[in-house]
Amino acid sequence: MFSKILIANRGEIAVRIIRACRELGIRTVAVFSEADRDSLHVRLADEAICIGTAQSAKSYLNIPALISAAEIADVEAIHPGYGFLAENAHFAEICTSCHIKFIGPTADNIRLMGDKMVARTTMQKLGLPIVPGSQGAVKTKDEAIRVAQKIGYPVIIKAAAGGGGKGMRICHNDITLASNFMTAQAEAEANFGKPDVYIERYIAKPRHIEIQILADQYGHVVYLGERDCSIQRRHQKLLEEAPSPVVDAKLRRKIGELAVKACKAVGYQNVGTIEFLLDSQGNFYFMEMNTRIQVEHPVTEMVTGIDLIKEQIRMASGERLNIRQEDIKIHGASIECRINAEDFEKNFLPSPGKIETLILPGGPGVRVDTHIYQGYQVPPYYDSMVAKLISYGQTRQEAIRIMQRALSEFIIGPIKTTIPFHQKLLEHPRFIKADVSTHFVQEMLEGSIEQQS
Ligand code: MV4
Repeated sequence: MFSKILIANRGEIAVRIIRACRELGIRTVAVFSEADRDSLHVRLADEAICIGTAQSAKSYLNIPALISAAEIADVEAIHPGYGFLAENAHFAEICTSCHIKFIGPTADNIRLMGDKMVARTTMQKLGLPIVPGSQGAVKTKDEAIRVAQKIGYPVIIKAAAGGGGKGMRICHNDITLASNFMTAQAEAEANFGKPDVYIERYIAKPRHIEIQILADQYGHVVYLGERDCSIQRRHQKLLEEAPSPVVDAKLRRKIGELAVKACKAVGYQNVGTIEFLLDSQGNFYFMEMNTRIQVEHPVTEMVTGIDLIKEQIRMASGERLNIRQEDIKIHGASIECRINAEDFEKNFLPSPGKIETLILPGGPGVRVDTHIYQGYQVPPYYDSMVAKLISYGQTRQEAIRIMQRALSEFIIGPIKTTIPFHQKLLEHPRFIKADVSTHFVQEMLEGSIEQQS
């Protein structure tokens, strides 16, 4: 096991990783930007090193500064958290060449899954169902139209180097496809440095389901069930839950076993998440694989009892995964609400500033993962998420009631947060019935929800 690691991140995930390290008896080194001097991760770590100015490019994305800090503090490993450099194959490679263990998948794993088009064809070969679409990149407008006519409209153009919903365009006919195609290529080039785009049939109103994977360095791979992440706005997830209310034991096993098989075939290591779309007829399709620990990992921890961060660190240190698939049981239900410093009344406008009043919820079935405290200044430079409120109950209904109760206890002021949004969401009949898709939040906010019996 490692004796000292550096956490190349900030906010709640840095705090979460420090907590896991302390429980494992590992010393921690925090890094921070000038804007994060007073952040909780800096206080909780054994050591802390300032790596640059507020702007992420000058601090949390600054590879030379991070490697220098790791060398000065003499750490054996770096945990990247999520975001920033977590899915940067180049960074993983640099760590390796400096004899610092990158706590995550191999650089090759990251590179393979980073190209969403290559990931799609790879997963298809390994037996995962994919949405009908192009074989590899579509180079010209005419080819795009041929593919679309073959698979049928509507279609979606995606950037190979995109992901997470970035650089996607939906087209309903030859005309809109023809007028969007070149722009999509140009945008892909401008945003991701690569013009490659591919085409899939567009699945209307799907649910977003993702499978959590654990894989050690010796080819032992298990799945920890799924999360349902359909509650999102503009590709930002707002609430996640486990298990999915629409996935039964049979479907869970089917998707889980396929995911494990694919991970074994590509020599995947550490934690990973395989995203699927589930359509209204119950068909599922591989979308992309995320090669990092995800924001919503706690809901999986709550229903499996497995500490994903500790497992990540243990596996990276070379330990064997001592969990067998047959030992993994899904117990109860868990929900996570992302509490963002945003004004829900003003179209989710960021609301940074000093937290004067803070009362955190607690009690049975409540977990709060956060870096905020009374007197903390939420800086304007980074992601607006200030806390994750997680509930756990024996049933989904109980998890909802606990979440409603916890939200009613939660006070943050004077900055605005997404707490009022979550209160509205958790009382919505469609959410309670689990009758939602990835379009639900938009429909709820537009107030254009068809009444159903
Ligand atoms: C799709 C899709 C429908 N059909 N692909 C978005 C995130 C990325 N992982 C994949 N995403 C989607 N891919 C096909 N073939 C729907 C989404 C999608 C979405 C699309 C438009 C607007 C909002 C969305 C929210 C979630 C998923």
